Amino acid sequence: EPCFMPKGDNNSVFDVPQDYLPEKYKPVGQVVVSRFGESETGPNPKIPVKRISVPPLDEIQEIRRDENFSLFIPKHRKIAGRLINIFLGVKSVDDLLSVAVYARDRVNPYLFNYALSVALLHRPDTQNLDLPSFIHSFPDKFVDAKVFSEARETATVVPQGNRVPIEIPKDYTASDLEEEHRLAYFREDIGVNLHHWHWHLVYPFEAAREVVNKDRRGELFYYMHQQIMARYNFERLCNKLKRVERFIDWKGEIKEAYFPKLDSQVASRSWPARVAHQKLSNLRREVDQIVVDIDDLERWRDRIFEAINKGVVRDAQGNNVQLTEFEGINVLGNMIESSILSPDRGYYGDMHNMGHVFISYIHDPDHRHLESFGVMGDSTTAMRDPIFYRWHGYIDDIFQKFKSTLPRYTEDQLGYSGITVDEISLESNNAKNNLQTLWQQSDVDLSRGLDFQPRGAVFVRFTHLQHVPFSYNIVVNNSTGGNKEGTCRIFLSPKHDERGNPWLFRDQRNMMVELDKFRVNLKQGRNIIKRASTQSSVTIPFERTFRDLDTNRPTGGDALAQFNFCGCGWPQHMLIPKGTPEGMPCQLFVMISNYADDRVDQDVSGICNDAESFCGIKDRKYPDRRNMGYPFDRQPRDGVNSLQEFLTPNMRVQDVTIKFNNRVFQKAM
Ligand code: CUO
Repeated sequence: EPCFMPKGDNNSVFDVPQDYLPEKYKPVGQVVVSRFGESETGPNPKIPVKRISVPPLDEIQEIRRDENFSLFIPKHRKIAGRLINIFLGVKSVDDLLSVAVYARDRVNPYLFNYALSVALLHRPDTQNLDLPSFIHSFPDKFVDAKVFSEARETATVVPQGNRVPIEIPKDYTASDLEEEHRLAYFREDIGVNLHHWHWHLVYPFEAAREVVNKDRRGELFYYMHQQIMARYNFERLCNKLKRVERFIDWKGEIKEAYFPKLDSQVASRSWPARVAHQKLSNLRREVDQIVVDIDDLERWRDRIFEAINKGVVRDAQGNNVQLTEFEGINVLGNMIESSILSPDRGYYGDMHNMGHVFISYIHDPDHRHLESFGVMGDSTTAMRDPIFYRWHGYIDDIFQKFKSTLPRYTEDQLGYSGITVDEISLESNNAKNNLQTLWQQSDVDLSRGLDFQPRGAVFVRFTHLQHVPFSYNIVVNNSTGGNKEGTCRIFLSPKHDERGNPWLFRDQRNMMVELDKFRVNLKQGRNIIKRASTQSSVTIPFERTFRDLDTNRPTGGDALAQFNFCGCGWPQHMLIPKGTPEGMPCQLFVMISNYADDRVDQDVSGICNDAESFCGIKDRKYPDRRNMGYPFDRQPRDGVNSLQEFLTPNMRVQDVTIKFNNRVFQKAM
């Protein structure tokens, strides 16, 4: 369907030049344009669109408008790269608008949205533009397909003002017969999936070099996904499941199934399901230009392991590049993902990305059924499927193998002489060291993503995990005789493994979930540090995850600036794992490291940086000089077997519990 209107709050429409109309609409052009140019209150204001000579889009139209689109498919990546370059290449914002309007009715909608988002994020003249949240553009990638027919009915029949939110049931993809379903609240969380989409939007692995080459992007690929694994494993223990089993036997059966129950409104098809006990096959999908064998994947794996064992990789010219203590992980991240920054993509291949592709085509490896990819083939939907965590568990394990080869941190490198952490505690609702979680219902307006008349808000109501806000109280003594600066690093981990035994340090370090990281000033003597859970350096607030959640909310100003980047961040409502009704025993870890060894000198004022631990800071260096995950990114020094033995005086551990209240609370609006 044509989309001649900008979906803004003001109902304005683009004044599309006649010869911009796609061929099929040219004979009826005026009728179509005037139909979309009217609202119940009369004609809408028109936004002029400059007529320019638009570059040919033939190649870009090789992805049809009604196809699904995936960045994991090499052909799709290349075409996306071209469209991004067209959007980046035009001279002014007016020209960009003109090309975008022209392209909007010709190219695949997902591709269009992705390429335009990347361009808006990287053009110097579009830094303050507002872009609607991805869930508003493509709600079909996030919610139960059943919602849409109901939404259509509501929008057509029920007058605004009388509409009640359409409820998405909490459990709609499986029953309790399937034990993996216990984790559905995490895998299918809208905010979690929006974060993952945004992360990959901010850190594309293939585009112009200046777009891809961000500070420590390979290391951040490793760390952000390592933290997803730590969080998922934590949630599994809360649900009486053991940690994820890596997907290591690529020729064996995958026992877990997944039925996404999503419909693509663009492709007018259901997302394919993955039934139980399927096996990967060699891929022969000429239509996607994918011809690749499992043996290829194995060859890449062997070369990567060889590089890790030797501590050396070779680049495309055949030179040796050392995997150094600090930068090696960044090289490996780009190599394993892979991105165009890989030292030699021909030799080390495209392992992680192709793993996604193999799994996403498991149901139709040679395209004989004309089926598209499953949810693993799209970063917007991949985290819904249990196999995502088995695949990333495997990938993370490779990174951990490399980390095991690095020198251990010495007590000197971990300590901060003269600084001791004397006391730490959590406080919420008068409860000390007891976190509380619950179900919460929230509403989100999907009408912008639904192309039918009449318009007006159509809310869906979904149920998600939430925790009662809390604060940290940290007492630090400074006996150095001067004022000092430190970085406060806060992590949380389950206290016991799946058998109920205390952890070995080498396992527990991989379970450490980062909760916060911030700079502190330490005067001489006793310092009391208070910090709210909502200030976390890994999360963004609920309102940012969902942006213009409430369409009546006033928009504009700084809050809306740099939207795309700022949409990256773990959702605040998922900061704390679910816990258990009895109260899950956990350990809170706090460390004050020496800021002199952490600092990165740069100006970050006015820049969206509240999820910097996972997303970095836009156009700046990663704001912490230490390796990501410090101090838990390596094996411990000799003689250390437990967390307690690992501690230096500038660290402290406190037992806390997470108590889950299995009731549904309505969000106070
Ligand atoms: Cu984020 Cu595999 O990298 O999905």
